[in-house]
Amino acid sequence: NKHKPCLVWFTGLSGSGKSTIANLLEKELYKQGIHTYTLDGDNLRRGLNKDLKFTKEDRVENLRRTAEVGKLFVDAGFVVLAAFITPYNEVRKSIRTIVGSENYIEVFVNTPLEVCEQRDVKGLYKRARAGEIKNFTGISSPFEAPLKPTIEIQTLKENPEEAVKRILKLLDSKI
Ligand code: GGZ
Repeated sequence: NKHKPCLVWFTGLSGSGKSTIANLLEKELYKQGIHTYTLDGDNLRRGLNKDLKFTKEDRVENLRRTAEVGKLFVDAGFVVLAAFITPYNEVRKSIRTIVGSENYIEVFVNTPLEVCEQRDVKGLYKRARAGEIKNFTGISSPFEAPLKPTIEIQTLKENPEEAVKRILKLLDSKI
């Protein structure tokens, strides 16, 4: 029941459910005795990347550094889970290149903008609409839908448990 070290990269809008699914996946892998490490905005943007904001340039650099860190953890034998908006196809492509195509799984957490904005768990969409947050993804900054994700999760049609089951199957097939 060993998994090959790899980078599972979750991309999707703010509030789409990336962290929820990543955290549940981490729990399941832990039960299987698999060493994981999770990279997200909370641990990266507060530390290594705290000099970066949300311009295109800064996002690109945020994601480049994160991918490089992810690669180090993959080299160390971990299954790495990364949850970042990752709004640009160009950037997703370079993440794949950094970690190596054979080690990269791209999970598109596809929740419609209207739904994310409706839920607005942290009140960020409201603040973005009011102009209090600049360059907010989906409102005043683009989100390019992934062209060829390894797997797509439509959160309106599938609950986190079902989504995690499908991701686990994919991981199993990669041993
Ligand atoms: C998007 C922003 C912004 C702007 C702050 N645009 O829902 P959250 O709060 O917890 O997750 C979002 C997080 C996005 O950071 P990432 O590192 O994932 O973005 S990227 O991949 O594009 O580099 C959101 C919060 O930061 N946040 N300002 N302007 N999200």
